[in-house]
Amino acid sequence: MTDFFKGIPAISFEGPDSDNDFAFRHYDANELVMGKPMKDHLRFAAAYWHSFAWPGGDPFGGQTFDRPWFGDTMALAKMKADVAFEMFDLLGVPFFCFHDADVRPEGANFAENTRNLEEIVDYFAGKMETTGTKLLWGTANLFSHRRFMAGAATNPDPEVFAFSAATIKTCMDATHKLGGENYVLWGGREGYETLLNTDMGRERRQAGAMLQMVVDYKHKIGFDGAILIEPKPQEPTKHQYDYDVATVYGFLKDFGLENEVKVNIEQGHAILAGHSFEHELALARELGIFGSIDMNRNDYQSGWDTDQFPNNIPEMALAYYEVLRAGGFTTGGTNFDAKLRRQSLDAEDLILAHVGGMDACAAGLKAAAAMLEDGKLEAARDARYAGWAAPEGQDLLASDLASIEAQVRRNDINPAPRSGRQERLENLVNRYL
Ligand code: XUL
Ligand code: CO
Repeated sequence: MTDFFKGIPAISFEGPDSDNDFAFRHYDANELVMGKPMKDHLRFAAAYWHSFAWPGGDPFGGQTFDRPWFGDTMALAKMKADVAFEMFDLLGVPFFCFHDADVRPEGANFAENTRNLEEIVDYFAGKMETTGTKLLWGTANLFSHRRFMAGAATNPDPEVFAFSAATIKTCMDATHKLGGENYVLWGGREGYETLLNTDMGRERRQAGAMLQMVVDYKHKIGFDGAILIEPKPQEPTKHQYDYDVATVYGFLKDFGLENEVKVNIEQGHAILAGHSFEHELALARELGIFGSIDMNRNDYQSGWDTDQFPNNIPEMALAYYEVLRAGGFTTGGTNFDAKLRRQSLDAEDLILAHVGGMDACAAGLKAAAAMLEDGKLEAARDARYAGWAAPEGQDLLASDLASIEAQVRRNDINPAPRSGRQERLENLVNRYL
């Protein structure tokens, strides 16, 4: 036991009337929602990087957090793991996620990085065994170290491609060993700053070749989790090749990997791409590539990826509505890819940020389930498309332009516009919140 969270109680459900800050008001892990315990719907995960590795810097200033485990030694990495697993327990989050660089000291070379990672993986395995915490996904940080400044798979230097491929292999091995349910690839610097120095076609082919190797290795080692790409339009690089769900789907089709790879959709990334979270979720569902979510919130004024803890229940209800319409998570879950504000210095800030986020997700999920169970939204949607269910509608799609022209003339088809009833539906949604 460390004393980092000293005095902070384990969080339990006390219901909406509780005035205890350290309690859930909506998240009751075993409460059944549409016949399934809430914990199995939401599958919460805590993100190692924001909560335990990020020092609190911004573009104008450095470290604000003063954590006893900061430093690049194995002993400190183990202290960090002790604290992390204590937090998972206090909150009752069933899963966690990590990058290699979050959990191990940076080595002098690839071999040392790998040794450090393997030692921590063994340490994690012991902790996962005793606490029951599971790994939602692992990933490789191929964007922080300066060697990756011009990309990893898409780097102009083949040696960086090789270093990246080798690192991904070790991170897939680590994820597999820890029973991870997914492996994530976020293309941190897989994009470009200026076309003046960039061969876009070559870089895309390199990324395609790397992804094929990842899929091949997954099958070779018998990893039965999902491979997930996490779309993001910009930041850190200006033009990223994995801009949004539609772009990633085009990329997967291009390289014949659309049945092998799914997406991990992040709220803030959807907003940066000019979409809503629910748009990205719905599109992934329709394309058959919905995998998992990174839950957070961006500041709508700043235009940056601010990775705040989520608190907007109406937005979350619409997001979980799309998750439920996708049939819910299978290997995926709700990962809090969210960090404290840099003035939130205290251990209790870290706990309360997660408590609020988990509660907001639970409230959103419950509202989404009620909307789906009542069926009014779906009935309205079905009514809007009712013409397509009729045989004339069905036949149209298999017809041709000349036959359709004849049909329009013959039947004097003269469509009458109908209301989309948007405000009525918005009012309906608000009744569930
Ligand atoms: C960056 C981001 C990453 C990925 C994992 O914006 O979201 O933390 O989730 O590399
Ligand atoms: Co993310």
